[in-house]
Amino acid sequence: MGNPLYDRLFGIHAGKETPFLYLPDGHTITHAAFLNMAAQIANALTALGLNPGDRVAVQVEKSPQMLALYAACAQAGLIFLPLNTAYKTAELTYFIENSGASLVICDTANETELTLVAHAQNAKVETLNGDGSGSLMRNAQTMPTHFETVNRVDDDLAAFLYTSGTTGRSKGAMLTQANLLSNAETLVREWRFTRQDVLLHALPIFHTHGLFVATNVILASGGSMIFLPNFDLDDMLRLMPQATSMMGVPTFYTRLLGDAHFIGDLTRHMRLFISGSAPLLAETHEQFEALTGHRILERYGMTETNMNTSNPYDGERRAGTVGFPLPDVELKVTDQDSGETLPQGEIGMIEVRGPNVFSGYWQMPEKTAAELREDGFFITGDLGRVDKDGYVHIVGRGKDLIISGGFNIYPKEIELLLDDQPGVLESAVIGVPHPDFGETVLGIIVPLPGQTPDLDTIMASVQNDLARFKHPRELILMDALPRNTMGKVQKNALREQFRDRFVKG
Ligand code: MLC
Ligand code: AMP
Repeated sequence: MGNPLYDRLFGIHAGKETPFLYLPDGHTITHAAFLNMAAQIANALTALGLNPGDRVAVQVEKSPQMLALYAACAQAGLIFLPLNTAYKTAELTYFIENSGASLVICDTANETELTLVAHAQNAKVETLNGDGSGSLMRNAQTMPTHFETVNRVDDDLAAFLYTSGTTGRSKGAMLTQANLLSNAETLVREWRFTRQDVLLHALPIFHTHGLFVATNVILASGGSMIFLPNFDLDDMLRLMPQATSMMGVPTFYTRLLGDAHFIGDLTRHMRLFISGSAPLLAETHEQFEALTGHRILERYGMTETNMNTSNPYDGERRAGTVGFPLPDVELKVTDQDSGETLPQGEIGMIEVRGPNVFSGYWQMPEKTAAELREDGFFITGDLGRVDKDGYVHIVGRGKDLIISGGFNIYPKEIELLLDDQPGVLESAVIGVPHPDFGETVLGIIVPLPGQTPDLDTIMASVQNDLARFKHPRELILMDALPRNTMGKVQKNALREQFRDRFVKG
């Protein structure tokens, strides 16, 4: 017996005094020191009475300690459930309740509010702050640096990541050890990561991209990371010459290109730039190559599946495409109504199957059945086509989703809040182009007959319940929403009408 995820991502580095994390203040954490910290945390979690399979909900700032907490959960067989630091209490309450978390780990600043939520369902609370202080590390530091790794098998759950749905309710995507491990090992090979790699890591580690792609690839390859708390242009420019590779959302690339200090010389030591989580404009791809000589490698993935496709490392990285299905990933394009596979070149629903595909939504068998076919194909909700050379193009979304700076926003969640406001008959929330975030949120409100809702009051009210990145950038009053003959709101018409709202036409 063993623990595949822990053994192959973490355990393989036991005793190595080689650098793992380079911190912006000049400190370095070696693999050995990192694993000691993880073992101490695993001992602390076990001492709290947690058992394999228990969920640990974590809403903390990015730090080496948070990463060690992820390792500790893997080692102790606990299910790691990281949460966006922007979420407000109303949003967190749902995740904590729905997951049945046994432990909530949060910033000291949120301890009082979250303790009420956690205790209501017998969950314990520990604190961990961005500087590593808090009760979790206080306890951990008194613990042994050895922890007897808990046995696990491939199909055991390793993590839950919540992803919203078109109904507005979030679903916990259950990711197994094999899902995470198989994808990480595939990506290491496809992208040629080695022990020599130094990844410039500025993504959050509460989502797939920063945790299961960037971090797991570095762990599986034995490389190291320049581990930044967030994306800060000055840090990026200062530290890029020491890195070999970077992974980012398209906003990273447009922000770099928008800064006059970003010059090709800074990228001489780099071997690979990867983009994903949202569409990279072909124009950004071209500008980046013109300035640096590097062709960004774009790939496509999602919470439920980790990575599905990637442009080739060798061979043509084609702008505006997401490349080829990864080894072991089957991809087909189907008719949205019949589910039949479409002839090559036609646009339809992208479906994927492979060891990367999750095992379902936590305690939501109907939603799982609606999206994960019995034969193992997952219906991604993305519309695409495969061109004659085999490159996959994502041409749109069959799901009502906005992606702002790489964060997903489900309009339904915001519409439900807007519809509840005084004087509002109905609402429609759409994504429109935005120069920095790719897309941004616009809320359209139809008043009740004879009423004039106060948009400032409404904005303040919805902001209270929603993470900052979900806030509508603007609310607009309209007499009526455009509808088709079936009575369905025509969001395409609204998106067309307001497409130049935040960008020059
Ligand atoms: C921050 N803000 C955002 C935002 N990020 N608003 C909309 N969309 C976002 N993504 C808010 C801030 O709270 C702030 O509010 C204001 O916008 C401006 O902030 P900023 O300082 O300019 O933003 P910054 O903190 O620099 O963050 C921008 C960012 C960040 C792009 C660096 O959002 C980011 O790291 N995004 C990556 C998301 C990611 O990892 N996605 C992967 C999901 S996994 P105020 O009130 O202060 O003005 C996935 C699968 C896959 O999708 O395929 O990878
Ligand atoms: P998430 O649910 O946060 O994992 O977001 C996954 C979604 O992001 C996918 O279903 C796509 O719609 C989108 N996405 C990820 N990578 C890309 C990409 N390279 N191009 C276009 N869309 C992408």
